[in-house]
Amino acid sequence: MPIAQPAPTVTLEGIELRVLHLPLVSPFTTSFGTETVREVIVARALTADGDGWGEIVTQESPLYSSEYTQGAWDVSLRFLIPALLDRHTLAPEDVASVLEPFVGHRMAKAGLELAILDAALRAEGRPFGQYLGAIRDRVPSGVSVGIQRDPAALVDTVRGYLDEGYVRIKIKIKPGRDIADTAAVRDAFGDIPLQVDANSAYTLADADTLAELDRFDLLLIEQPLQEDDLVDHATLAQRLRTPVCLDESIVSSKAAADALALGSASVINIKAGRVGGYLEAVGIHDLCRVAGVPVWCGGMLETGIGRAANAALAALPGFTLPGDISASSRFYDRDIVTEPAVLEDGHVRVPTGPGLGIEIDPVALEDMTVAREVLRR
Ligand code: SMG
Ligand code: MG
Repeated sequence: MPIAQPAPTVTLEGIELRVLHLPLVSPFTTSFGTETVREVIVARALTADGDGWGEIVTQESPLYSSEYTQGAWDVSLRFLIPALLDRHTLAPEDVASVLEPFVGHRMAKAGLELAILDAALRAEGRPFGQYLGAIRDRVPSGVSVGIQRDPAALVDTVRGYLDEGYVRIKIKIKPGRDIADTAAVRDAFGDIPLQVDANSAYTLADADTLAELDRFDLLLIEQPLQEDDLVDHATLAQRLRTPVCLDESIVSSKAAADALALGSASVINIKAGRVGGYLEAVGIHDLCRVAGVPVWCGGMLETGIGRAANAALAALPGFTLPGDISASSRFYDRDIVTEPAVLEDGHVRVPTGPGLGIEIDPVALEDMTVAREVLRR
């Protein structure tokens, strides 16, 4: 049990789900596609002692992972929420075990657990960061930069983010848009902290190309191969000087332990949604810390809800590399919280109010809602 002081139990009366559409300030292109609108699910736990908010970070299509909006919506309403309501009174730390019989669907489980945790901690008056074991009041902010029209456009985009103060740049790569793009950024900006993310776009047959990245002294290369390619990642890691970091492959503490045992990664990206919740994320943090493996907090273009939760998580001691925790304005002109995360001296503040420490803007929430459903006891 990673949490020192458990949260109080809640009496769960219902859960509301909403599908939201948030327009992006600019298109976001990765090796698997381009997004112009962030479709996301927001969960609201209705308890006897007040509400709590969570975010299910699935996307519209199953391209980053097998999960997607309509799948998460269906499994939540059909199985996950009824199982939670059936318990009626439960400790937030028991949510994972109540949902455990249902295979997979980790992002859905994570969002529901977060809503219940937020309700419990708000009722108690305890900040989420304090609950998780945060040791910092702000976290360094890295930015994830999508694939641009050409390397020159990429340099322009990166310059804008550096001017804003971001302390680490991550660029998305894919076959044919890797070496020249990385070289352009290195040449333009010298010794900045720089890393690349392939989102599973390569195979071991591309090892020679990926080894060319070694000359750019990158912090890491993120998820070059497929989600289930742990052995191939270990083989690739032997061929590269650039540290291999896993994202998609790390779906649980068990997967993290296996990856470290196999030598598949020397750095781990922790995303609460991908691993089934913030408590499982803390477990991965703890095991990596014991193993001396650096971790950093990934992002899923979160709204103000998940962004606040990620800032709290990234304030734990083992998060020694800057995360994908940018200002809300990196993605959105309008967020659904009253005080969206801002960049201050290259950092994002860890909220200090009860629970997630955010307040929902009800008008923005309503304006961006495209579907709504409530299940009650
Ligand atoms: O939230 O800053 C963010 C996005 C970070 O690049 C990011 N996320 O593979 O790490 C990743 C991607 C997953 C989402 S891609 C649509
Ligand atoms: Mg990634």
